Amino acid sequence: PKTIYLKDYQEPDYWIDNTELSFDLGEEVTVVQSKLSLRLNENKTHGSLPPLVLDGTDQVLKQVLVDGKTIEPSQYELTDETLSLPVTQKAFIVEVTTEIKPQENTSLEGLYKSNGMFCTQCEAEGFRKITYYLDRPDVMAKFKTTIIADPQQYPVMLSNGNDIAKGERKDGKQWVTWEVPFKKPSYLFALVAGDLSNVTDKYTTCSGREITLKIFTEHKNIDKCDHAMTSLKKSMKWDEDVYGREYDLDIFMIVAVDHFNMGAMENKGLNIFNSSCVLAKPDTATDNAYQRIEAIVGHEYFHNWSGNRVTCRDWFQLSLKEGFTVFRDAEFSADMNSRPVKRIEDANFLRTAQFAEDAGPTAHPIRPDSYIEISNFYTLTVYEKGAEVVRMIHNIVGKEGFRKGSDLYFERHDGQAVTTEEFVKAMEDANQVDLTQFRRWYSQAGTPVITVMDQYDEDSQQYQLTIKQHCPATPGQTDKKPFHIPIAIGLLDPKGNGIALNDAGDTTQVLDVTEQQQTFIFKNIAQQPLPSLLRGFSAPVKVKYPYSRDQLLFLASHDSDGFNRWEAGQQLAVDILEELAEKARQSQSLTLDDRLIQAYRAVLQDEQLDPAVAAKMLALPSEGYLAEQAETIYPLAIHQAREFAKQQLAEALSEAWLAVYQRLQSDKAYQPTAADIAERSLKNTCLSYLSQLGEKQLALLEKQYQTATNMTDKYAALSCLVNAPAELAKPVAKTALADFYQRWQEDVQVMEQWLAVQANCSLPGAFEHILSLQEHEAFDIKNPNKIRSLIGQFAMNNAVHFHQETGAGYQLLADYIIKLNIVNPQIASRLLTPLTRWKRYGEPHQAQMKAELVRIRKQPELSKDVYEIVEKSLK
Ligand code: DPP
Ligand code: ZN
Repeated sequence: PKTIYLKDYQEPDYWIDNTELSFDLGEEVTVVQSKLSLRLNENKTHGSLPPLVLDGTDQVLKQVLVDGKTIEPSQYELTDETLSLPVTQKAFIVEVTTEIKPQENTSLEGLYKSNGMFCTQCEAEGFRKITYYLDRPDVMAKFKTTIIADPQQYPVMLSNGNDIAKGERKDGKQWVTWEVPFKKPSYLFALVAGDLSNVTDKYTTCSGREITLKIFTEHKNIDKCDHAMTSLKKSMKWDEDVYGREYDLDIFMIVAVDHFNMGAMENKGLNIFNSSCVLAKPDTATDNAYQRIEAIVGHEYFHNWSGNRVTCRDWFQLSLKEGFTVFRDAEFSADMNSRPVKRIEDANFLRTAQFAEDAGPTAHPIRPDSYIEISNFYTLTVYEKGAEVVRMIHNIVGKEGFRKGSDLYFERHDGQAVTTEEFVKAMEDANQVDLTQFRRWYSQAGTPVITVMDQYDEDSQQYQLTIKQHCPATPGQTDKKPFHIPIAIGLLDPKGNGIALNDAGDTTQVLDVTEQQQTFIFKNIAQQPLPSLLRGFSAPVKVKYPYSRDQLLFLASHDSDGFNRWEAGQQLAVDILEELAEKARQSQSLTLDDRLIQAYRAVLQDEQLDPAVAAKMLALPSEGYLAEQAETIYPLAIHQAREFAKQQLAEALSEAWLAVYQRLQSDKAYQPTAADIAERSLKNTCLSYLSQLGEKQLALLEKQYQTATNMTDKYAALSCLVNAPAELAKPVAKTALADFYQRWQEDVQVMEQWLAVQANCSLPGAFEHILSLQEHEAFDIKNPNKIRSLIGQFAMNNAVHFHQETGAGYQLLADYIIKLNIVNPQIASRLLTPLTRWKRYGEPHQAQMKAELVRIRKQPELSKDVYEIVEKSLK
């Protein structure tokens, strides 16, 4: 397979001004006709007219016309990936007829069928599976699409834009034509045809235009669209208020699809969503799902400006739209819900998963230099770290400066396909700041490590912070230049009060760290202070400072920065758990440091604390996060240590858990408001500790499972039951699982949850049960959500079974990767992630994980997707 380099980017030889498509949808074969108006790209110098090289795969070419004349096979050149045509004029019309078989397309890229409905996924390079085209984001055309189908089976036929005409053919088939008044790249194309219901609403924009909003779904799910509709209207309003961005078409549609590789897709005017990211009602969806839906509806809607109106020049620029849009959706969620909690969740996720990616064999900058398969670059680095880089710019230029910068960016580049450079330049120009050094965040991979040393001099009343930065080598990048890192800090006096750091009395200050080593001096500091570092997680870096456990405990109860208060508690827990894990590895006896119990007790007794924050503070760092911290990972020791700590905390604070749990009982009707979600989350955190207390609290779990009136509480109880260590809990858990299945087997979203809760069970014996679920009718290898729920959850979140010493966990995962390599390469490649980390594990894990990668590499006909990741991992 060929590697594609950013440095080789060239503009296309031809532009497409207009694209007319027609789809005759059939059960056996679908006929696609295209009519493209092409024009020579005069920006480039050409000798003679170059041939037109169109991208295309997986289709049967039936006919080609240029300016109305048939082109014979002897005149064109056809390969597996391209169709080259001779060109004799600077402007010309190409008409191509091809046949495809959507019903056989299991890759879920291009046009395919899901539960009898036709749908598409074109980003990044799926359009070339539909017809021959210049399938690259810098080629933007006006699209007009006609869909022809049997009206009995496909009464609803949708594409991008506005429907402008419809009619019936002599053979009884119906047709409808859709048109987009804006130029757009092929990756934003969408088509849907099926027997669907819809929920309709209206939104009046800031300039008074009335927009029709529609959410389409299978008839049985029509009562699950309200939350997405509410979220959509909130998103539209928020983008007007915060960014001054108004919606531009007369209609905005969302379609829910069960088989989908990603979460959702921002196709112009016709978003297609994974049904798990749009459908919800109180008795089937958890608070997590409600919040995820709000965030993703926002994300895709925000793409209409940051992605569609201004798009990417090439796929190396993916973070231009994704990093920015994740930043936008994070701020939207923070405004709709609890801001500190959103920040805690995002930082936690980044530090657990993206830091691991940045430290592994597939590490890449947010703007990569090369790829083999672009689908492999829809990564946590491009998305999540990309969003952190945008956030740093936001923090450097301030809220108003950022708005000035984004206004300038949208104004300058509306209708264009641009690079990350244009984004940074707009921010610079609007604010007269110099981001030259800051740009290294776009080109250098790896997580910088900040080492902080301090010194206090009583005589001069001066306090010094010396900050060193170092970024470990990543593949292909051994020498890193220093980053521009904004580090927000505060200083606490011995009573725990924030010390004023300037005349205005601010207790937080941002230090602009730009050198390898830098010293900052603070004057008039009366007593030795304690630093609070990287407040609000102001940069995506690791910080090293030798805090004692007592100091962490102090910060956890006094820091005025909510994020850092949580962070101090986490660091205290990490320090304690690391020590326990080391002891566990050496089979020594374990005792829990009382300071962790004290910290938890303080949180449980603090009734003033936001329950959402409290729930976060009472959650132990995940096994994944602890693994990421470790020099060499011993997953079984980490698991044992964490289980031990959980157990000890449950026992030592049993009365407090019960008291808070009981205080939070309520019979309010379910509402997904921030306040209610916070209370349920704290209540169910208490329940999870109570579930550790042997048989004593079993009745409580059972009662919550049986009487819960919403899925959040029911699922929390089910999860606690499934993981409760007591022998007596096992039959109860079994009954609950059977009851749950009985009740919800027809509901796809709930069945995903049902698989996931079992895939996550860490109790002895669970692995055999997980193996048996592969044969269950609720599982389906062709549905990515089911793969993610069972196999993905198992490999990512069930360390004790995935890393079992027999190697059977790795084998199971590799078997799926091999099967999916044929069925759905994108999903196969995603599943590789846990195995790519093999070098960080101790033996026997390391050798066993590597052996599975080698086994995968030996398979005949590896997809580009799998090949690229396996090759990089074994280097
Ligand atoms: N659908 C994916 C997203 O919105 C890719 N654009 O991030
Ligand atoms: Zn996106």
